[in-house]
Amino acid sequence: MDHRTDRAFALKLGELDLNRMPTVTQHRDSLKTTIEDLAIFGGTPAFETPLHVGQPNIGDRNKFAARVNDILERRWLTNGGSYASEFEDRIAEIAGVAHCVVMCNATVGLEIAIRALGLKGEVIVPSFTFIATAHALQWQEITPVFCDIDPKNHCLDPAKVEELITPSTTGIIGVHLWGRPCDIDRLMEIATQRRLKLLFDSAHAFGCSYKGRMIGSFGNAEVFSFHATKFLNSMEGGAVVTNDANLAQRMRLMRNFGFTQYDQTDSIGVNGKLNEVSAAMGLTNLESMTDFISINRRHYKQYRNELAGRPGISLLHYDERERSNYQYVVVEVDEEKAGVSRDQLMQILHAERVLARRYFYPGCHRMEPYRTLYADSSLSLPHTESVSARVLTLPTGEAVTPEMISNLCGIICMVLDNATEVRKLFKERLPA
Ligand code: T4K
Repeated sequence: MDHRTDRAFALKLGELDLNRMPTVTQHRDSLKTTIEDLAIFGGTPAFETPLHVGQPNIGDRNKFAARVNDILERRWLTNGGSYASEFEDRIAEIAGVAHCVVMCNATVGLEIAIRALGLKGEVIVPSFTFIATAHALQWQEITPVFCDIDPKNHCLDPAKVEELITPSTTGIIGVHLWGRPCDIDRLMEIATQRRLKLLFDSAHAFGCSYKGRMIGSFGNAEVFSFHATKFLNSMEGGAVVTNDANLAQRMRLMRNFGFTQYDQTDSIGVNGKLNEVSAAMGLTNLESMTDFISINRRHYKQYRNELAGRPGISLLHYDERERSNYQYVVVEVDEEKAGVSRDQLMQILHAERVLARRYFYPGCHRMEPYRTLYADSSLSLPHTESVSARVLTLPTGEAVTPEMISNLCGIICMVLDNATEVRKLFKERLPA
């Protein structure tokens, strides 16, 4: 049964025990012992089907199916449904924040939060983030001013933020990249002193903490993503959380075209609503949230053990004193020490059908329209340039097994042990 038939089959709700569906990716037991075994040089790929970064975690299928049946039974599919409102309550509770406004995705959540906060002119953002952070500003004709990161935590460098503030600056958007928090204290100080709005793109950081307090109640507002690829998904979905009741109310109106009652809008709005099936998925997955995190944590530790001590490869560290969702397994490849480049390693893994990703290469400033609009920005972003050229994100989550990780790490270690030979073969057989 192929991938698509498998999914279609799963959606025939009620006809089978949905918890017993096979996982999509299958593992073939083909360990590599020499570089000639590598698929890139003619060997058989280690995996029969692609091993993706971002395969969704899926909670109890029967509970999800029951919720979907209930939605169909009640014929209430979207627009202020009870599952969406229950999802909001649960998110606010977990994030320790007063108000949660669920959205159809985090990009629209960012756009609405930016608008409701009254941002305009220039807003300082990292370039080392998913393109949606920058697009949410540019879409509203606000200039994203790209700021460099601190190479230690891959988040905004507060000292550089200060240097970029001008009379046109109205706000700062910090991104808790990989779920690891920004230097929130320092950014809050700067925002308060300079009277700027502070928004956090917390797309990666649901379930994470900063100095023991859950991410969600910092700054003026924070935005979570529940996209399919996030450790906690509602298929598509997002949420803006805040302790500011007025801001929450403005965002609720904006989410529903600005309607204040039937036949009346008092301000502009858009359609940012989360539908009931997505909310049901989110609620169902929330019931398995601790399981998802422990699976991710176990995988992360296995990667850490299996790659330990390998020169040139360092695994991104999560602070064990904080709560983390461990949803990204990120390695930094130092070409000089490893003997192979990040891109060569990625090509090798892709040939094995391990679809490792170069998140967030090459940085927003090198993607259009920003590359053309702000052509000089690379000069002031040296850490963004070098970090984005080194990172590689590896598969994790419920769809990945310890055997797959062993196999994958075995390939990486074998490549590193034979780096000189591998480089030579690249030159001979795969000239650039
Ligand atoms: N801010 C930040 C910092 C973000 O990282 C993101 C999104 C946002 C804001 C905006 O949030 P949303 O508006 O999306 O809620 C993905 C996701 O689409 C995106 O949500 C995410 N960040 C970003 C880091 O990654 P792509 O282009 O890599 O996604 P895609 O669809 O290629 O998925 C990656 C892999 O996952 C696929 O190769 C296969 C696998 N996959 C994907 C889906 C959708 C599955 O196995 N099943 C699936 O259903 O951007």
